[in-house]
Amino acid sequence: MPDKPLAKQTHEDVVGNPKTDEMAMNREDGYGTFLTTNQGLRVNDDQNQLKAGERGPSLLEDFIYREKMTHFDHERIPERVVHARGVAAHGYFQAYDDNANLSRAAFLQPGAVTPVFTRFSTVAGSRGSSDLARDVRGFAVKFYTEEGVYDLVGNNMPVFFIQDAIKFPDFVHAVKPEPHNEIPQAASAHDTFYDFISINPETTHMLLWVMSDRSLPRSLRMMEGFGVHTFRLVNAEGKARFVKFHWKPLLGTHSIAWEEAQQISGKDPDFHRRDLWNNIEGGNYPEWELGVQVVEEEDERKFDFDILDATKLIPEEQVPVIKLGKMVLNRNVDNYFAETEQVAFCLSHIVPGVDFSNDPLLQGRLFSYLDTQLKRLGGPNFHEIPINRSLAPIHNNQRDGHMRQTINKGNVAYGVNKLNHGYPQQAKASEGGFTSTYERVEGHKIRLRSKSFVDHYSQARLFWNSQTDVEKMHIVKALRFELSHVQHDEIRERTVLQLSQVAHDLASRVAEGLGMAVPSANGVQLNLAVPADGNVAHYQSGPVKNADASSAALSIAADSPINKGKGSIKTRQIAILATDGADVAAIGELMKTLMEQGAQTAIVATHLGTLKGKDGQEILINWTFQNTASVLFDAVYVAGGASSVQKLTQDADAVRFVNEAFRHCKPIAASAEGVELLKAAAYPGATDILSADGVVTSTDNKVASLAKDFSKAIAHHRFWSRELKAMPA
Ligand code: HDD
Repeated sequence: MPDKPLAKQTHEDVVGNPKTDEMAMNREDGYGTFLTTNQGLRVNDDQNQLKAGERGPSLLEDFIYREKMTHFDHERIPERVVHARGVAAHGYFQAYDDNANLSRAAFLQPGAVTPVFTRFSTVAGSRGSSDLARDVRGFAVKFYTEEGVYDLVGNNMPVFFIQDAIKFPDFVHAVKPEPHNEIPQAASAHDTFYDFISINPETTHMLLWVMSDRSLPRSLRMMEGFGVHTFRLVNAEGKARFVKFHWKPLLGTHSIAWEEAQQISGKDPDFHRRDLWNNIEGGNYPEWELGVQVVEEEDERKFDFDILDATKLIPEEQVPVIKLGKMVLNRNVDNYFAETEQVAFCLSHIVPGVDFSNDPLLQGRLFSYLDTQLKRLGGPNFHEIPINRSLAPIHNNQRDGHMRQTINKGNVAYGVNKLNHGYPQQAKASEGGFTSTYERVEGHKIRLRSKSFVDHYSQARLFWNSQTDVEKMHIVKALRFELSHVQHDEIRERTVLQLSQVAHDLASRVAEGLGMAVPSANGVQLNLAVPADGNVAHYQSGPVKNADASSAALSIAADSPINKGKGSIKTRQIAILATDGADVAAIGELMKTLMEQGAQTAIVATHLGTLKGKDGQEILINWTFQNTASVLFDAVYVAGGASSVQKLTQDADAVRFVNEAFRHCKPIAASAEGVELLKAAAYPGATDILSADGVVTSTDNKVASLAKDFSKAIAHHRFWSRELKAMPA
């Protein structure tokens, strides 16, 4: 038997992970073993059925065939009703030193290190849909704390579409593919979604977030996360404070162009999944800081919105984010189904030191997650599946059910008992027992939305005001795209009318693109008033308050506060366009410089194999123009070497590669000779490509100074300003 290949030493091997160790008993890799049935019987032949004679028929006796086929027939479980498409990784969370006064939670105590499993997802698409849908991204973190499992189940946007969980099935039915023909897949650009949007003004704020660059992350490693709801942190003295959770990526928050997203969906629908996997395999462990905005309980009502309303955010300028610790994802899963598919997040998985608020969306979610896991994973014992298993020991009187693993001993399965000396016994708060925040609650039994939830447009306006010109343009273009896929005129009209409540320029620019009448500057009040019987789904929203307010923290422009100090080229993918006759020495020098700064380079040529340079040097080619595309890279360099450049200028795919990179506002660099390819790729009527923002050229084919300027441009990410200057995108 050949030696088993050595497993590579990982970061996790070095830092350790008790959850990984705990799951060891469930792992197996079959290396060096005999094939067996599920009963351990060695199998002599599982490639031919047992038959009566060589030409059949098959025999019922063939238990080997039946077991193999039955297991296969039962392989699938229901996909998640939302967030079906996802990817996850293991890692750890380490608490910073100075926030113990905020929470008694063990995982937040100074220096505490807690294993985590984090799953990212899109919302609307099925399990096999593209990673690049214009959609919200789920950001769910499972902390295996010493006090039990804590799940922080958030998104990459800080607000939500609806205020009350009872509307969630309606909302999801509206955004999912339409039920008669199951079209469109993983897309909100259709009638039922906008029908819902246009008659539910509470969705307006979130709609702008989803139409913004936030819904097109460059990488899952480069997006923020938010707990969305107001939660509570409770300290050892029992003092509770309201908090909003934030995850801040250390690589900054970056997005891609919509056209690019659509192309990637064809070229590599696993783009985000692959990016996360490859970077973890390559040792580029993504990191986020966990932070909270803290609101003292006595300040609950000091805002001009209700902090229990999940369609509102607290501007960071008003309440700054305090950092609590850092999450590092440093190990990929061993098995997608066993881990990523079977992981079960529930908002009700909580630990002492964290508590809920009365947000009606949060309250409703507390029911839905447990309920959905029962269906999806087939019964009440899903907590025994390795990925869901708590590191804290489990003792209670719950028994039996499908696939029970635990073998509970003894005759006592009830509390309170005497026979087992009262065990397992309830824990006092001082012994780690969870107690809900002591809160006086009183009211009539009533189905009514609080009047404090009624302002639906002010924060949509705040978000709009906070975007740069380019970001605003992207929102307008996104809405034009989406609404042009809506068939019913009245739905388009109602949606544009909603937008006119937010900002006239937004509504009129969208309307213009749709060839519709531009709504009046005053905004017409929508007739969505409350029925006289008071049995309301929503009230009429008032007009925008603080029409000039903005929050710099809501922009993700390169120079926005969110990205300040995070401009690095680490993990960026750089395409080097070259073919036979190229200046291999210069390529090598540039690659070295970029790779030293953490970027990844790949040579894209007209053929695979080895590139023969102009001075006899050779270099291995990574891709050809046929099997990759510019949309899969962050930046492009056109290497020198007259005959290489000449061949590329005559290759339509090479020309297109540069053209698209330019159109998608990417940094482009060219040697003195490579400039010819840039000229060939220029848009008729567009800005002069050679003097455009983010285009770096050399006059003398020397690499050092070019590499410096190119690195700076890559760290800037995208030069969206090109779009404002006559780019025909
Ligand atoms: Fe939800 C999954 C995030 C509102 C009901 N949700 C799910 C996931 C994330 C979120 C990240 C995927 C978890 C995973 O990776 O397995 N959901 C949110 C956020 C919301 C939100 C941030 C608003 C603040 N969700 C929401 C409401 C309800 C649900 C109002 C129902 C009342 N969500 C579910 C669910 C899912 C789910 C049906 C589907 C699969 C699952 O739970 O495990 O229960």
